[in-house]
Amino acid sequence: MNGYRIAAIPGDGIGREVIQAAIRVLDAAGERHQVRFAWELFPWGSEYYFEHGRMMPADALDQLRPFDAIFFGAVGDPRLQDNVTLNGLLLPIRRGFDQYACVRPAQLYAGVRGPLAGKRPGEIDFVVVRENTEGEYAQIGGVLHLGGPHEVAVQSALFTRHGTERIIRFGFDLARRRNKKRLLTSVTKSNAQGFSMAFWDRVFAEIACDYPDVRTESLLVDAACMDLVRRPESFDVLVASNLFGDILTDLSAAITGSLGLAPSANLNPPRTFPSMFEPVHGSAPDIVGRGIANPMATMLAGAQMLDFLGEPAAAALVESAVVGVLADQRVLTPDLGGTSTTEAVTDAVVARVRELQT
Ligand code: GGG
Repeated sequence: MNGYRIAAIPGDGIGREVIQAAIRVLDAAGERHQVRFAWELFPWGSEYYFEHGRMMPADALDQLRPFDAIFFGAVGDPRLQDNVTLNGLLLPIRRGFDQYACVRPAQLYAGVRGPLAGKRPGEIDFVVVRENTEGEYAQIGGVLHLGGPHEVAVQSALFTRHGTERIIRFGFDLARRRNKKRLLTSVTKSNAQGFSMAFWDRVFAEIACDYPDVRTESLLVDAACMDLVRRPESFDVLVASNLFGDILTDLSAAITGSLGLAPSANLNPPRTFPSMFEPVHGSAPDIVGRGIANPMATMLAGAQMLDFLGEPAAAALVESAVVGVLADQRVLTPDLGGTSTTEAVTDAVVARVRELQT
């Protein structure tokens, strides 16, 4: 029996609903594969902020450090500015634990009707690798003359050679490991961002020389958005800066049917610190408490967690169970055109986890 200590941070809004659902599925998969999770719940987020004046305690990273992984729900509350909630909870964990590689797969599954005509299940299957610790999210800047007629806001993006090289190498290694199209697409905007992103393009070309077996392509982000709609089947692995990676993965979730199916792994590849797994979606205040949030993105993020922990069979079981429920089309939440609840979907996935041949 392998045991893992997991820090669960449900966070805000539907984060609480989807984490609870996914934990049921992971526990069920663990039972089948002799994996036991010791879950510890951290009630951090916006409610914590209203009580304590901060999104998480000052020693939060010290509390999280001993865990094998972090399982995160969502952050965001309409009563607080999004930059307060995001910069108070999610981003300090990503940066503090050097989770520099954010891995966001996008697949069109059987049973899911995506918005693009004529795309068959399996035809869309790519991964966006998002740089996760610097770039446009570096929080370098300030505001002068606050609220006055001469107010000035400055925000700088940060691109280091160390940070750029390692994320591009991660992209190449992933294209090799997937061994599908062996194609890495780099996404920048170097016509307008002539320093930072021209630098990224240069580093990309340099590193490509070490991977002669991986084909490369460089796209401007506007063209990449267009091509994700026009020819999504041609992509394999994309690598992009923090902001562009975030934007591209809302688009990739949309073309594969729903944000409710998009998982995300924030990886610290050397495993010096715990990695963090979460759905791409946010706290969805419009549906919170209605019991209709799609828990599948969080379940699939749980599968990514199992895989990273070295439990590929349990990971495959969770993914197969989710894929089976989708293909069956009988128990789906409203974002996928169904009428089922979060609980009903979770029951269906748990049942499949228990029944599937492994
Ligand atoms: N489950 C992740 C979450 O709550 N995301 C909200 C969000 O605003 N994320 C911004 C980002 O990942 O850059």
